Amino acid sequence: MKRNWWKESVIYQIYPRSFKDSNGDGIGDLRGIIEKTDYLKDLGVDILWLSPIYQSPNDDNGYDISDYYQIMTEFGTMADFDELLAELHKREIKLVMDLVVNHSSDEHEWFQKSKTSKDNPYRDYYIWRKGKNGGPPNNWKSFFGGSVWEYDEETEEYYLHLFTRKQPDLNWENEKLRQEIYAMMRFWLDKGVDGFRMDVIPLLSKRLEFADGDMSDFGKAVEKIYANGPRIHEFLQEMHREVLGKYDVVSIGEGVGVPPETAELYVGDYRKEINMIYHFGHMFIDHGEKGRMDPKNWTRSGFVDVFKSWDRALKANSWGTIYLGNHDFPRLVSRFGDAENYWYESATLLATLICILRGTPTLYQGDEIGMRNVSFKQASQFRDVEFFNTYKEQKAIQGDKFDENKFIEIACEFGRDNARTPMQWDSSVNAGFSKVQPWIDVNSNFSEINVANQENSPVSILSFYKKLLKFRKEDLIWVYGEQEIFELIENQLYAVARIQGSVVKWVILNFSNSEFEIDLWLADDSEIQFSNYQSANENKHLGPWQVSIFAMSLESYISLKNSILN
Ligand code: ISL
Ligand code: CA
Repeated sequence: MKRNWWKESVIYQIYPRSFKDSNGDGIGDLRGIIEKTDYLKDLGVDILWLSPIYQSPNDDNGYDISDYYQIMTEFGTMADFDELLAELHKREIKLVMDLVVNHSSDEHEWFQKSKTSKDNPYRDYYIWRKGKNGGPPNNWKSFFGGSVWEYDEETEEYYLHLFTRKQPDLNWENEKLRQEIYAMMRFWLDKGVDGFRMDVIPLLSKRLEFADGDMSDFGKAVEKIYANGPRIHEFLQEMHREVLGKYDVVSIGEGVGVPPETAELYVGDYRKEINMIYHFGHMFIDHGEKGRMDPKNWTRSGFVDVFKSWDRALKANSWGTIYLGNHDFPRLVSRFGDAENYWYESATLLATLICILRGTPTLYQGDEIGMRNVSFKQASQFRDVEFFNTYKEQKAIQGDKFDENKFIEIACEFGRDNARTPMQWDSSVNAGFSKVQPWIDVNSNFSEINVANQENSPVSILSFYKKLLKFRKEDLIWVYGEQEIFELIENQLYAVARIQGSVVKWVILNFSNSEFEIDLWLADDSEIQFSNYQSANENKHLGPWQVSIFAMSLESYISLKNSILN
């Protein structure tokens, strides 16, 4: 396997609006991040991914960009940006920008011009169609509820928006538009930025017939109708030729709608498209046919199977990512762990899982202190456009039967705002995030869960993350080692082997509240190396949510494997 810095790195995602407010307006900003660069260094991360910081009216918190060349006023200035980049580089941390080019804001100059008339030169920067039978061109539904088509009275046509109506989709068929995007990418790369995380990149190429589609299962519709369009690989290869291939940078696609079977088309290194994608199998595992507000049951086996199938899919020539949360999903410990009963143990087990599986790990801000989901009581506490659109839609559909409290309860478990409450720095007012009331309420648990509390404690989630990242860095086996995953006890106990030459690392993970004797799954020469329990020297036993890592010889591993498989 070819060595690359981006395979050996750990990524940390910052949602700038919620990280640190430096100037007392309740909104996180770039100078706030600058204040915390030592914190990031100390944590041990190598790459910082910033959610969008470009000029934006914030209909979708920066994922609706009105000027790709300006910093969002609330976040600071270009001088602040340059300083942040320099401070990060001084500390050998790389910076990855969010690249949102499936759509722009409707307030972008291009769209403002595009909508003035059918023959404006910018008309073709977006996707305009005539209506059908007095309604929109087809039955496609937006990610955030309602039709993807918005009618424009002026020119009597509809424009396409897969997300909100303030996020019109750009027309990638238009060569001029593509060149504008490439020039913009070069602008940031020439400043010294180290790569891009590419928002909904599989959606760029549209199925231009705009035929009606089966909308009954949204996840399927995304894969078959919105993503993986006919020209997507041509566009990405062009982008690589024109931009990415000329720099030593990393490209990480948000791989929404990409199944493991065809992932290699995006990330195979011989394809010259992008380096890796964030895949979604596990992130949609609890979403029903109507999406996140339509929850469904999931099993631990199903969860582990996602990682197995992706590992199988990404063979010798491809590379993957490992993450369990971001700004669009609930807090990982609340979702995949047991935050009520085994908060510390399950948060640290999940952290370990992220760092020992094959693929570049991405951590999300606040998970390193075990931040948990919110318990908002009122609709007015939410901020996410997806929450409000779905709220309105459900209210309209259900009428008198709409149960607002139930809806809020579901949103506190599944909604995007869970990940967007302010970072909890200390137990002072507003969790030390801001001197004033923040743009979104601080999680009410901030006086217990915060950085200051954990920083100086040897047994804290934060101290564990630091130890874990060091441990990972000590051995390239975690990067380049072969990988095999075993289910030892259905839905509860799993093992991951990483193999390099004659060395094997054997990770046993207990995803349950039960205790297990594990002699059966150890060899005589198994030596404990790492655990999230203090007393792990008593190593033939796993407590609830315990993970232990052993080293053993290849020989021992082979016979152990045979006994497990028989
Ligand atoms: O969270 C989702 C909807 O329930 C996901 O499907 C999400 O919309 C999808 O992963 C795309 O996300 C990205 O693009 C969106 C933006 O709102 C998200 O924050 C971003 O991560 C549109 O730009
Ligand atoms: Ca601010």
